Amino acid sequence: MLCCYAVRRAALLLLCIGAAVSAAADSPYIARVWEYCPAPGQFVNELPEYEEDDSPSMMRVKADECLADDAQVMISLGSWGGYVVFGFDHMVENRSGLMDLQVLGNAFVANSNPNPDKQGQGGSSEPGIVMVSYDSNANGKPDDPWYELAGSEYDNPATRHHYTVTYYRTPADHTATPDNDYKYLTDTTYIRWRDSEGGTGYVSRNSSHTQSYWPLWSDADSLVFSGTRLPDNYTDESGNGSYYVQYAYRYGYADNQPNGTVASKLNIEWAVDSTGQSVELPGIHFVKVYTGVLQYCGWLGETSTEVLGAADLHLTGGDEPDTASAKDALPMEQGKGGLCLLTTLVHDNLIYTSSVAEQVQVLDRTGQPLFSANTNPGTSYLPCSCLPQGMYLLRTANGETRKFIKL
Ligand SMILES: [Ca+2]
Ligand SMILES: [Ca+2]
Ligand SMILES: [Ca+2]
Repeated sequence: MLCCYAVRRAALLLLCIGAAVSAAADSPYIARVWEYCPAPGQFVNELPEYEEDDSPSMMRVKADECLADDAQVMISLGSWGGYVVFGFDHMVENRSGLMDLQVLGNAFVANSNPNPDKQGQGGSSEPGIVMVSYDSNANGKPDDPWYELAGSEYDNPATRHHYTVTYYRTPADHTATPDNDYKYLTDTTYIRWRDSEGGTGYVSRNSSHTQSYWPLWSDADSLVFSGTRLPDNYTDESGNGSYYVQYAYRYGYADNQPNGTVASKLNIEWAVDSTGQSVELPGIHFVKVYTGVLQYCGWLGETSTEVLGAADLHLTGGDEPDTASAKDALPMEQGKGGLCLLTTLVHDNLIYTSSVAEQVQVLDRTGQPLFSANTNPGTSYLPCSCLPQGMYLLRTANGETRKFIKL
């Protein structure tokens, strides 16, 4: 009897170990889509397909079938702000110095781009902002604080933070406004939007996509989205509307750099709170991706982020060192003279503060002086758009030196 009991106990123990082993076999891929809320767009109701009477929860299930378990079926997030929320079945660890996460998109570099070096890699880049969340109340649900991963354009002065757009359902008695010059634009006043800065515009309709662009499972008369709006990233390289190039931002976004490149991967160490303060997370359980630009590229239509899946790079073995944001690793130095760069990444103007009136010099990376300027106490703007890309130094008369990168 005793012996039998011992055997049964051992069997139970084995069962328990078996259960523990299978529970520990974390999936590297999306376990569940929690929310699918695209903004209006030309692929909405198609990717995934809306069928009559589909409810929001049925559309969530469809998005789940597209993305979970590495199914890699593309979904579209529509115009700016449209989003998807998904989660993993475990915590994606934040390992120091390493890329942790990847969101798969369909960005590509166009070999036919006539100006490949003008602004870096160009092709089809439709950058989506990535937010992450740690399941701090341990209930397995995404009801915890969200943190934005601060990508390369986070400090770009043209990036708008705390931005909101409201899209309005097309009235039943709406009359289409076709574009007489560009016949493919069948309605240039199709879906009106208004932003938090008083700006307005339309999501236009085009002849390639004739279905409704409004998410048909929503019965709301308006849809409101909030977040960060990235600067426009497209250029009409043809000058006549026939060839648009969407230039990739350096790092930190979904559907921006081609899958598989280090710059397409994400580092949880980039997480910031809503005030821009860096947040140290042990890892994350949930991810939100939303379309980060609000722009219209002629026959290409509005720019919309696409998502095909996501992976925990520590489980797939893709967790290479974060060399993508390494150029940002220059410290925000603050010295005795109070010379402080507001950002070490410069697009047009180097913005810095100084506590004294002094002369500053810009030098190339070898220390060769390029030009100088007089600085007053407070914030100064030094035009740098004439400088080629690269690293430079800003030096004061008393030798204080700061490094910056011209993008
Ligand atoms: Ca990391
Ligand atoms: Ca895309
Ligand atoms: Ca939670």
